[in-house]
Amino acid sequence: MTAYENILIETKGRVGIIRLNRPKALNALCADLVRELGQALDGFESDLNVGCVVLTGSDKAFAAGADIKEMKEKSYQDVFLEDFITVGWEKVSQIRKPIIAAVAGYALGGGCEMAMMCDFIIAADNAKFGQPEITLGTIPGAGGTQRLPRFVGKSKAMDLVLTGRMMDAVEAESCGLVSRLVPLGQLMDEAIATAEKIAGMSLPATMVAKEAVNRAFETTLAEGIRFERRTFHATFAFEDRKEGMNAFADKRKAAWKHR
Ligand code: DAK
Repeated sequence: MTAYENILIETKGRVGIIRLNRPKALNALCADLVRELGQALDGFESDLNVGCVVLTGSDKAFAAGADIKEMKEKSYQDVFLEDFITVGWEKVSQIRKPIIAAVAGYALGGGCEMAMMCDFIIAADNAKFGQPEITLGTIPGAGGTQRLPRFVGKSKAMDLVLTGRMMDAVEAESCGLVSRLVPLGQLMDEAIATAEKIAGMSLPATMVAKEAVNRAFETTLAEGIRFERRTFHATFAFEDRKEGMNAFADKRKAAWKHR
């Protein structure tokens, strides 16, 4: 298995777990960490024994944002020419398998954006979300101005982006950023149990379900419905679709082949 310096990876059954692990910097997302994250996601994406991924950090920080110390001396030419920390980042939103963010502590700036790139967020009661880039004289750079309004609406997104304030876990759940809120001590149990449930479904079915929901954010309602209809019809090509319906009729548990 690849040795990583800034992340820890493990698998539990069909669940792949990635833990951001730069505790001294509150998991600030330096280039090496983001590169390793991209590699780990590629590994889980191509592993047929993994059906769902959990991305998490520590009890204190999911991630306190991109690494400000690494960024601060960069020029426009630097960030443009090297396409600054883009490749590993995009992998989080491009992975085709389901991915859950399990967030405790700070999820700020790029940390909040990374959590939003996942399919949904389960938060511990100590989680704090925010887009503080404005306090650094810049703006969110990994989707904060685009994904946050889609989760929480314009008014709250503007409030967060323009003031840079943090939002606690209760506020984050009540405005729809977070799907479930649990006590800190139960975060990983809840996230892994949820991932196991998803990974226990037919893999191609979960992958097309994810693709169809994500289409809702990219198109009109009529086109989205058309996409859903075609994709629903396409599931009739899956061996697992036949098995799932036969298992229901036979009153037995489906035996997925993930095909
Ligand atoms: N970068 C670098 N180091 C950080 C850091 C960060 N974002 N956040 C914390 N640290 C470091 C601190 O410097 C400190 O290091 P030492 O001084 O011990 O060496 C250590 O972590 C512990 O932090 P504190 O001493 O500050 O701990 P506190 O508990 O007092 O405060 C805090 C916690 C989270 C409130 C505070 O650390 C803080 O405000 N951190 C900065 C939060 C922030 O502004 N984040 C937004 C960064 S900008 C893009 C992708 C992503 C992005 C942009 C583009 N592309 C794909 C193009 C994202 C940009 C950002 O995220």
